[in-house]
Amino acid sequence: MIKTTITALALLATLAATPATGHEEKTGSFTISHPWARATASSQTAGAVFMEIHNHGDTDDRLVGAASPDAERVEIHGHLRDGDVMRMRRVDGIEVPAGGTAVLAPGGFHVMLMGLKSPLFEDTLTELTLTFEKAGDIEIEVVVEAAGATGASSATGKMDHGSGPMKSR
Ligand SMILES: [Cu+2]
Repeated sequence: MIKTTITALALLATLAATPATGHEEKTGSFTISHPWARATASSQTAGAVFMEIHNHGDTDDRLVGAASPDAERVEIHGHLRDGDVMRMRRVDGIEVPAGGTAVLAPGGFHVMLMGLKSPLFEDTLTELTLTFEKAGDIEIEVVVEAAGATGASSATGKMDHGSGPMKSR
């Protein structure tokens, strides 16, 4: 397993430069764009994390798990249509094809922090380890945004970042 840690220092420098517009974490053949979570109320025991995962490599990969020191367990969720409602479901993994992007966004795929040990407070960071089938573990830091955040800030925030081979959505 390859383990890559992106230093908190580099991240904080990025955050200071671009407040509330998201950040990028690059490692190996992956770029994780704008990893963010919604702030949770003290009554909530679960929280959702969103991001875009760009695979610059030439090998298809798959996000198969995640872990966080702030949650008892972490699951990968998607949404499935059930009649007129979209219901959240646990999924085995999320494909990240070579040269492609996996989008984790409200209403779709997300990483679910289950059994939060404390609420996710806005403007704090939470650690997350993403486990890929082939690339192994990648550690990232997730920015906690407002409880009602939609992630729309990522669209503009991304303009500040270097353009990889991936096209932004
Ligand atoms: Cu969920």
